[in-house]
Formats: sequence, C-alpha cells, structure tokens
Amino acid sequence: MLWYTTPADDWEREALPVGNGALGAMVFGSITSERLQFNEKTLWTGGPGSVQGYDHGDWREPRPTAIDAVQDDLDTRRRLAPEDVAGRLGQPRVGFGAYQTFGDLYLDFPGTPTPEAYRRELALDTGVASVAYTHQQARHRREFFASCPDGVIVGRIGADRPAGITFTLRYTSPRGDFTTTATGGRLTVRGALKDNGLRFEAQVQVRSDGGTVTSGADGTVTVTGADSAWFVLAAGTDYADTYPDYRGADPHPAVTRAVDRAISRGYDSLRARHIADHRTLFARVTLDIGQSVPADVPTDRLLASYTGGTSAGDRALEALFFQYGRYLLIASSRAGSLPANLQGVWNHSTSPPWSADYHVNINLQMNYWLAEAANLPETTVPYDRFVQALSAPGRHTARQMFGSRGWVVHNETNPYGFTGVHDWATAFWFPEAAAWLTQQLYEHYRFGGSTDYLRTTAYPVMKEAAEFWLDNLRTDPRDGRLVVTPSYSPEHGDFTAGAAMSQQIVHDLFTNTLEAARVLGDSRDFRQRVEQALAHLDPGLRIGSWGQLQEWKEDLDDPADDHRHVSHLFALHPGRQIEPGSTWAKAAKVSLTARGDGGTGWSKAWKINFWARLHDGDHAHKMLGEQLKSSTLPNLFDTHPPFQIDGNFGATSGVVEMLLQSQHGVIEILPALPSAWPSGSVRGLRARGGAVVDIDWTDGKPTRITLTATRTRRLTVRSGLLKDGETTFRAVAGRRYTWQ
Ligand code: FUC
Repeated sequence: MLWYTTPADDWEREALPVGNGALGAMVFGSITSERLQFNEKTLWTGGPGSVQGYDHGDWREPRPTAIDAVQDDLDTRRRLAPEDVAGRLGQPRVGFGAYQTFGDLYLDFPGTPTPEAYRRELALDTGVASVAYTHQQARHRREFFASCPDGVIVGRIGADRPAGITFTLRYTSPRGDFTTTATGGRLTVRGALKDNGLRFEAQVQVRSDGGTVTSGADGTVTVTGADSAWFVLAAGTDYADTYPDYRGADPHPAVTRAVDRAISRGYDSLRARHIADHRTLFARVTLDIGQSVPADVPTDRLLASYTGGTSAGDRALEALFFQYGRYLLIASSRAGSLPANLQGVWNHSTSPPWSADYHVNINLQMNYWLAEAANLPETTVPYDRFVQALSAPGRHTARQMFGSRGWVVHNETNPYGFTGVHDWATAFWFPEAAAWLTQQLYEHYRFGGSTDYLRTTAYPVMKEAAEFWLDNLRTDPRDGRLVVTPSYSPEHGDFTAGAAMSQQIVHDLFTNTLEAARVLGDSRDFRQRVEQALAHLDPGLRIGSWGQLQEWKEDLDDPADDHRHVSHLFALHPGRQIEPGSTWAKAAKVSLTARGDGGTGWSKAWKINFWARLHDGDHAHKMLGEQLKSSTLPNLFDTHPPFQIDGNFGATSGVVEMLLQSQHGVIEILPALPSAWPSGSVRGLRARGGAVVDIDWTDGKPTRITLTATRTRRLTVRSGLLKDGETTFRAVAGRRYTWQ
C-alpha cells in the first residue's frame, strides 16, 4: 500500500497511477476539484500524415557508399568523433512525434470543506486508488481503478450520509483539437490531432444512486444530491500498429460499446472483475524480507526516513518498491495495446521528456527485465507485438540504408515504425537495437518453454535480426575477426570498430538464434552460416591495462569516468556470456567499481542487476538503497530525473536477481542475498527451464526450497541446502519438489 495524508499537488511526484495497459490515469485526491489526468497509449503525434512529413528515419536520398566510407576511415583512423559520423550518416529527424496526454477529468465539488482524517492511497494488491476524508461528521470515500477485462477506467464518489454527493464533471485538454458534448449523463470528447489527423474519442458515463444527473450544454455532467455516484471512462484512437499507414477503425463504436457494457455490469461487478483479474497476476509473488509496515507512517515519510539500514521501515520500503515495479508493469502493459513506454502509460504533457518514446539502447529492454522472472509473462504480449510490427519498417531500413537483408532499428523508436536515424550525434546510431530487442522473446521461450511460441513469434524476428548481422559484419584488419563497424557504445566516447557492447549483443543474438534453430530444426545451411560467423566473431571481451573489462576494442577506458551507461557489461547482464567467478567477471567488477554507485535512476537499477550477477548481494542492496535515496519520488516513481519508469522495472528485476538466477542453465538459490535481509521468504519467482520457486531462509541460509515444475525436463538446482551443493534431476511438469 502506498498512502499519504494530503492530496497530490504535483503530477510527477505525488499523484498515484492506475492503468489497464491501454488506459492510464493519475489520481490527485484533491477535495474541491478532484483531478484525474488520463492517457490512451496510442495517442501519438508524428508518423504518416504529420505536418512535418515522415520518412521512418530512412535516408531521404540514397547514400550508397556512406557506410563503407566510414568503415574505411575507421580501419585507418581507428576513432571518429560522433559529430563527424552524424554529419555523414545522420539526418534531421522529422515526424517522430510525441506521446500525448488525453486530457483531464475534473470533478468540481461545491464549497470549501476543511477535511479531517484525510487519506489517499493506492492498494497494490487490488489495483484500487482511493481517497477518504471526514467533513461535517460524514465520511467521504472515492475509489478509482482501471479495469483490463472491461477496458475502462472507473470511479465512484460516495459518503456515509444520504444525498450528500454533488459535483460537476468536466473535461479539459492542453490541446484545442476537440469538442465535448454531454447528453444523458454521458460526456463525449471527440477530436483529431492537428499534427497527423489521428482521430480520438473518449466517453464518460455518469450514474448516481439517488439525486439527479443533468447534462450541460457546455459539455459537463452534474450530479446533485446523490447518495453516491460512479462513472466509467473509455477512450481510443484510430491508430493501428500496421505499416505503412498506421491507421485503423474510427474509435467511436469501440468506445461506445466499452462504456455501454461496463455501465450495464454495474459498479460492484466491475470492481470485482477488475480485482480478480489484477490478483491473478499480482498475487503470484510474495516477498518477506522482515518488513513491518509502521501503521502511522505514510509512504512519503517512509521514503524520506529511508537510510538503507536495519529498520523494519527500510525493509518495508524495499519490499514495497519491489512489488510496485510488478504493479506498474501490470498497469502499463497488457495485451491489446502498445508496450510500456518511457513513462509506462502515464503522461500529462504534450511534449514529454524524450517524447515518452521507446528508447531501445537500454530503456525499453529494461522495462521488461522483470516480466518473466517476477512471474508476469502475460505482460510481454504487447512488447512482442511491437517488435514484430517494427520488423516491417525495419526491413525497409535495412535494405535502404545498408543494402542488406534482415531488419534493423536504431537508438529510439515510436509507434509509427521509426527504424532509421536522426542526427543527435551521441544517440543516433545503434543498429544493434533490433538484435537486443529480440533477446526478450528468446527469454520468454527459455522461461516458458513453448516451442510453438518460439516458432511463430520469437524465431522469425530473431532470424531476420541475425540475417542483418550476417550481412553487415566486417573483417577487422587488426586481427581478422568479424566486427560491427561503425560501432558506438551507447551515448559514450567516439565511434570505433567492434565496441564491446556491439560485439556482445551480436554474440548473444547468434547464440540464441543457433539454439532456437536447433530446437526448430531450421536448415543446416543457415545454422552453419551462423556457427561460422559466431566462430569468427570478436566476442567483445577484453581485459585492459588497469584490469578493467574494456568498453572498446582498444584500451581507451578512463578509470575516472563515471558515465551512466555501463554498456560493456551487457555480457554480464542482461546477457549471459560472462559466468560468475570467471576472469571476465573479475574484470567486469573492476569496471563497475570504477563507474561508482551514482548515475541516473535506470543506471542505478542496472547496477543492482550487475552486482547481483557478480554474486555481491551487499553491493546490490547498496545500489537499491542509492536508488531509493536519490532517484525515487514520493509516489515511488523512479526519476532519471525526470520521471522515467525503466528504473522502477529495473529495480524489481534486480531484487529478483538477488534471490534467484537461472541464466546459465542452473537454478541458483539466493545467489546474492544481502546481509540486510538475514531472514525471509519469497514465493512464486520463475526460473528458466520451467519452474516456479519458493524459498525460505534464516540467518542468510536457505531453510526450505520448493520448486514446482512447469515442464518435464532435466533441471539443475544449486544451493548450500543441497547435499554437494547441487542436484540434477528429471522434473515432471506439475510436480512439486521440496528440499529442507
Ligand atoms: C538513454 C539514456 C538517457 C535517457 C534516455 C531516455 O538515451 O542515455 O539517460 O534515459 O535514454
């Protein structure tokens, strides 16, 4: 439970999020003018039809020799300034667009009450946000939730005194591109974005128990003297994720249907259906690290008093932050819409930071790190769909810019298939992103084990990403190895050939593609080509003069550099090329130590994962503490700054990595348990190979492990609790295995 004793003033720091994947809302809990800022995830400017024109980032004029020339230069000059390369390979960005707020619903209440016993809260286990206060001996209560099964946002305004509810509901938007009408207690908002003509519609139907509901000519709805009132909100656009038009049906019929159906169900049924759906996902994982939530300490005070020490309050905040990441993913990523963007689904602006887009040089990937292991695999459906949809324009970009097969996407993208480049020198070139994006799809297979999924969903995009690199690797004159060139370690340093991350990503892609090709029996010819490329590939692992893992193929690392991206450790996490205890792991630790414990929110979150993979639980815990102390807002949103949700998701993933790992074909129990969590339990984490794992521990040692197999398969479990520290056995789907 997140809870507070005052209304929210600030959208970013204080308001509380609800969402059903497609729709999101931020609840303020203001007494006289309740504000519900809301979003529909596809409401984006840019793309086809946008005023600036649109080119997907593909070069407007062919540049048949441009990449070769940069490669030749790198062969001889070794390093090129980003501005130089951007001047030759980039172009101004047009029509990229930005995620848009849908607007705000206000509920204006008469008078200026002085409330007592005010409480605003978000219950993570039900997904219901509520506001309660006492005024003139009457207890008032408002509830808000976003229902996935019914596709609507729902609100209820009540009090324990009859006929006590009077308010006017109105809509506003920072854009002037809409009309509002109200009839029969239904407010309808309709419009089209000026930028690209995208049509949008929202409808809010208000109902009351007792009193009256009237519709104003000004597009407002007023409830007078009711015992209680409730409303449902649905919204949509005519966006479709189909290249090249990205347009589908007018939203009017679907929005009307969603509102009509929800209203006919009634409030109690909507609420019960929402909670049942939410709990199916949320309740799968429980974490007990000795937290006890002090009943009288609201969440903002819990955060402000956090020291990372030994208090039960500190444990409470850590456990809450872990579950909040799971809550936020459920609320911002469900089948039927786009994946979670830089702000999940929540955005109150017409020009949000980084367009609230899909950055793919770490951020979108990080959003889904927790999905499999923290037992929310259903939330990856929109991610998969997004990656599949990107491959169509990405194929065009591969052909047009690289003259090659396969598909590609660069540093960041939008819902309109922006797969090419722009010219922001330090962030325009990252063709490795497509390969990295496919990693999650292969992970979904490694956890879930469905060959059907592998064949129809994961493998086609993996194989085409691999074909792109089969066509685009180049022999490095320095040593005859295959390298990515030009190569740019995200947002850092010069362009070179064969930077560590580029090589490690291609290594990961080829490894995964080869494994998948064997499972699916793809042609020998294709497998041989990948095997050969892998054998000649520079693996991107090199130890430098101060014992560090090199970020670049030549030893350019500065030990005093604390850049937020730690890209050269991809092979440690989220890759699996580096095993704990290996020479590479030791070098990775030297690099990580040099980078320090600072960074933006997501950077700290990544470092939790890194330290956990190095089996250093105390340092992982320290990074969790750093994130909570200096990169977390009172509503527990991660802040870059500004608010950026990847850090929330990355931190939850990091906590899982502390408790359970399985990337190397072995299920490791408590691989990085911090001394701050001496006793506890976790239930419901998932491991690769097909297992759900529960662990109890005391004095830093596991006392009981329960594994429920979801596939019939040989599994290896490693834990100090087991005789010889490890056991390999044939797990049978559906059976439970317990060690204690
Ligand atoms: C990457 C990061 C920035 C920011 C942006 C959205 O480019 O380097 O710090 O997180 O994504």
